[in-house]
Amino acid sequence: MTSARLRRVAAFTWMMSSCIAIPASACGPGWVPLVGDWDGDGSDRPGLYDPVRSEFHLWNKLEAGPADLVFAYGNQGDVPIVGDWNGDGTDTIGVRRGARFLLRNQNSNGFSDFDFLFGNPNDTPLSGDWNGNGTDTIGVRRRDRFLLRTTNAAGPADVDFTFGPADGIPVTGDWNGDGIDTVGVVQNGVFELRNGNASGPPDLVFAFGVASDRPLVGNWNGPIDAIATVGAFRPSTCTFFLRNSNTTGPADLSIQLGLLHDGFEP
Ligand SMILES: [Ca+2]
Ligand SMILES: [Ca+2]
Ligand SMILES: [Ca+2]
Ligand SMILES: [Ca+2]
Repeated sequence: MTSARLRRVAAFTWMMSSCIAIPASACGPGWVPLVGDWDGDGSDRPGLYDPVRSEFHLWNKLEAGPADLVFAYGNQGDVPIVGDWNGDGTDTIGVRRGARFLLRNQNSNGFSDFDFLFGNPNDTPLSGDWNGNGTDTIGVRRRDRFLLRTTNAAGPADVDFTFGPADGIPVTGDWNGDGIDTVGVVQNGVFELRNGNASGPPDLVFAFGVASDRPLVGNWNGPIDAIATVGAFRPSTCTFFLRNSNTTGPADLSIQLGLLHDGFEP
């Protein structure tokens, strides 16, 4: 139940970052970190998306080792997205392709359950429960603007406002546990989170991680609480750093996932 309300989407602008040779132990070049409650137990867990194979790798436990779920979905060049599209308490995957959203209600290969257009191809896709009805819907960030839609169907934005620096990385989550996901922007490791989907000053400002990290948010300790808190993914070491409060401080847990040996997870 709470899992449906905890949202997080890292931004993907860096997704196709330059390819380099894979070190002996590293995740693949350009792998994109994901967060979701893949098994509906109330806790969010990491995932990684391989943009070359269009492959999702999802973990249900915070333990090193192979992913619990590995499957292909979408095409090369798609941008991955995560949400509880049908409100059943389990987060599933989707992709953004140009201005098109293709969302699936199961974490497996197969057809999309939702297929519609929203926003412009250069927008950054978002997801969250903007109206607290237990179902995640999509949105986009366009420069400093957030355009959010409360149904997973084509149509105009239901909510449209500006927040944060235009070149910051957007994140979305339920920072105050009221069941409604709201926005945030991360720039150089500084998180600015707002508890309303409207223009205004940030409610929370704190630093976590370093500038080159990819920011994450999730409810790592759910269902103990119903608050999405911060994390960071460091591509150089495939490490997820997770913190259980939205304050400056060390990670409560760090874990390396998606390590490749000869191109495959151990
Ligand atoms: Ca879970
Ligand atoms: Ca679902
Ligand atoms: Ca909703
Ligand atoms: Ca909230």
